[in-house]
Amino acid sequence: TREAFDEGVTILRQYAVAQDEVLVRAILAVARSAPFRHMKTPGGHSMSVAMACCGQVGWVTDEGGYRYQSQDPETGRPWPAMPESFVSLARSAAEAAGFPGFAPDTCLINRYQPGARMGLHQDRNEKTFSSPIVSVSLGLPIVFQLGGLRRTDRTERILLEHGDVVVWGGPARLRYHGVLTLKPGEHPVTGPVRFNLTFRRAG
Ligand code: MD3
Ligand code: FE
Repeated sequence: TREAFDEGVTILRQYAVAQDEVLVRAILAVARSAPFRHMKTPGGHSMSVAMACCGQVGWVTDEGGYRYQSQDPETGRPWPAMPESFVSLARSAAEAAGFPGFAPDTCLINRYQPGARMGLHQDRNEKTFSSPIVSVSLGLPIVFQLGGLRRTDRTERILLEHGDVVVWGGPARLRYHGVLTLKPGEHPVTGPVRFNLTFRRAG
């Protein structure tokens, strides 16, 4: 089912459930080439979320700041290619939300273990904000926080569950967002973790 709860935000509940096993296998295959790692923020803190990337570029953070780059700093090699199952899911979800022709050049794979969280932030390391962002939740549920265009705007809480896909475009693209701490649990497809795929056109 499909509900539009705010301009530019389309939540496609359980949209990815039919492909869940294929997607998780693809995540694990990517991570064999580009292992999950806890990157350091520019401020020197280790992130609680472990990350891996695939596609033409990957998002990284270290003492030098946040950026996209074409090599994995851990291996010195290009990032693994985006699996076909990722590309087709991102494209069809974007189209369902009114963004035909979405061609992401990067996918960030976030792995949340119990206790992991992501503070309120904007996604603004991309060259343009004209393309949407497509996010796919797999495994354990988490409470997502959606704010406004200013950090101090009030936030609403949205439960994101296994297979939910959200498309963030147009006026929603620069809204502040984050996720609350993951609670322990066991999911039949992912085990004790939550994965989130974020598809972007970084430029
Ligand atoms: C709203 N990831 O990787 S996905 C991120 O669940 C990130 O791992 C979260 O925020 C996660 O940057 C949230 C949902 C999401 C992604 C991008 C957005 C929501 C967004 C961009 C603009 C507004
Ligand atoms: Fe984000």
